[in-house]
Amino acid sequence: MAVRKNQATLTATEKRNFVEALLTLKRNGGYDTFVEVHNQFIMNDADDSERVGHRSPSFLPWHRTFLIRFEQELQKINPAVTLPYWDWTADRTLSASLWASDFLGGTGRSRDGQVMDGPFAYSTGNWPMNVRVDSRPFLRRSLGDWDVSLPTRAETDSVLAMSTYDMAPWNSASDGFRNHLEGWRGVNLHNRVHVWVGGHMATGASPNDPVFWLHHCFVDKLWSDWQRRHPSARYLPDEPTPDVVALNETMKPWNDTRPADMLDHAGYYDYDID
Ligand code: CU1
Ligand code: CU1
Repeated sequence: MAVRKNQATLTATEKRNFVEALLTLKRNGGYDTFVEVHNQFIMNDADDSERVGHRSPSFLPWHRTFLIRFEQELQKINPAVTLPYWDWTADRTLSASLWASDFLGGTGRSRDGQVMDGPFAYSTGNWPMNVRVDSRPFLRRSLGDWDVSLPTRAETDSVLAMSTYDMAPWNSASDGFRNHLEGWRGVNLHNRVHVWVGGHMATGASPNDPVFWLHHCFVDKLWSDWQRRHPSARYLPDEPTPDVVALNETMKPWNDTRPADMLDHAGYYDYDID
């Protein structure tokens, strides 16, 4: 069984394998199709009309299958690769090994946010922005520049304590675990991390920054942790409901995957620590 590990525990070889697989997928065009799909969905997901990837109950199963499909592309390149996760409650500074030049590289320069070191720096020629939010061709970050901090363990635990998955109006105004984890309400976990990283991560084209996968892998792990903590809690809505994906309906753009298919990840991967 494939095991997804905390990025802080990866060996030098594991980091190199992951980075090499990303660069290969970028080179053959596969990477950018994922950026494109994500951007399309984030632009169309709306509180008062159809919403699938964001602002809705299927935020968690949609991103789970998105990550699995991406991970499978990496594994075609190197079967040993799994997605690592970034525990942002623990690795909170710019000096974390995550941002070192042997892994994701660091923050962008102050002038224009351009990432200058590591495998995804524009100067390497290996990481052009093809799905763009503006004319700039380089990856951008501004780690911690905005007036937000990364979520703490206590804040994260307060969200994990919520026992109801989601509730009406099933959007960014909802109470419940999904919306507090997604971050439109309350302490704000997931959205805040996108803003903290800044640059592309604060846009719909966020998967342009490889840290997207490590961030969403941790969000996915938190969902898994929550399920174990609340064994009787269920995905909701379980009956067809306007504009959102119910338990047994398929999720666009895939016509073969329902939230019900994504509730248990054990057939795909495990996490290193429960
Ligand atoms: Cu997303
Ligand atoms: Cu996200």
